[in-house]
Amino acid sequence: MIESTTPRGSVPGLPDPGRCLVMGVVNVTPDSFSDGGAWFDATAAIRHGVRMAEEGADIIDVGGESTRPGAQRVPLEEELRRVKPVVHALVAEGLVVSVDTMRAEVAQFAIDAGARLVNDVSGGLSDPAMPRLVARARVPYVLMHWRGHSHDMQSRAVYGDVVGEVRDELAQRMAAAVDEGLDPELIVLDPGLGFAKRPDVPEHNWTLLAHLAELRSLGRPLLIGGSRKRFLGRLLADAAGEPRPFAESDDATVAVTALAAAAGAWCVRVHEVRPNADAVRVAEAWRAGIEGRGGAR
Ligand code: PMM
Repeated sequence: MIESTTPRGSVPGLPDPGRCLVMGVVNVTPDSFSDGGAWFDATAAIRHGVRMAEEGADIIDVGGESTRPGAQRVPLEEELRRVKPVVHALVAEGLVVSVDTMRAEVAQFAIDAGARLVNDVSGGLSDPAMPRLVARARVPYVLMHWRGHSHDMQSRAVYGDVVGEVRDELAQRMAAAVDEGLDPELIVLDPGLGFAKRPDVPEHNWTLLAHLAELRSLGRPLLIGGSRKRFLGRLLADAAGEPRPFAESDDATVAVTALAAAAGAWCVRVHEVRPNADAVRVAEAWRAGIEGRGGAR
């Protein structure tokens, strides 16, 4: 685990309120992993984004393609059709908008429309044009650990040492992005919980969460996306072993947020903003309590 006083880092051009950031998720999709369909309508998605900002979200992450395990790809035109009105409206509301996309064309649209962060779950592997695009635009870039598209990603969840391999693969992707001209200061790293990570045996997600320090040793801020993921549903399975439904794992998500923020995560990506924003404040008070003793910095 990261020492509780590990600096979380900051990213030029993004909020720096002196605590872990809260990123609220708006999935403009009919079939997302955890909130499939709820915000597919643009008007509902926009209202949801605004409400999350009112509840304390620092960044609103807008995505038009589901990445749930087994999902098939959405055509480019459809992804653009989904995200365009939502990105435009949330930027017009003055919010800090992030676009969750693996496509350079969608990222380009969003940057031109005023988005301040590109969240690429493929870490530049899905669309090789992505790193150069964000480098030229000089926008912050979330580079997530990824081993392949959703339809077969779980078959790639094979590791000897999950922490070491995720760290090394993130380092390789970061070097590749920097080779394309991206300023390393603009890179945020993400272990990609649930993406080519097993929720059963061997369990990969908890191992990564418990070793954030090793990922933080790459020198970049960390974003953690554990909200409503399968590994939480499994943890909370009933006596018959039936996993808890996604939307009923929000309390467990809040616990992960508190632990990750206390451990020095830079940002948590969540579906329910208010309780997670509270958890971040608890974690920050805890960190301040440690420092208050005059100990480590
Ligand atoms: N997870 C999902 C989508 N986008 N982006 C980042 N950076 N990290 C994640 O863990 C992540 C992501 C899938 O979850 P959802 O379908 O509930 O949005």
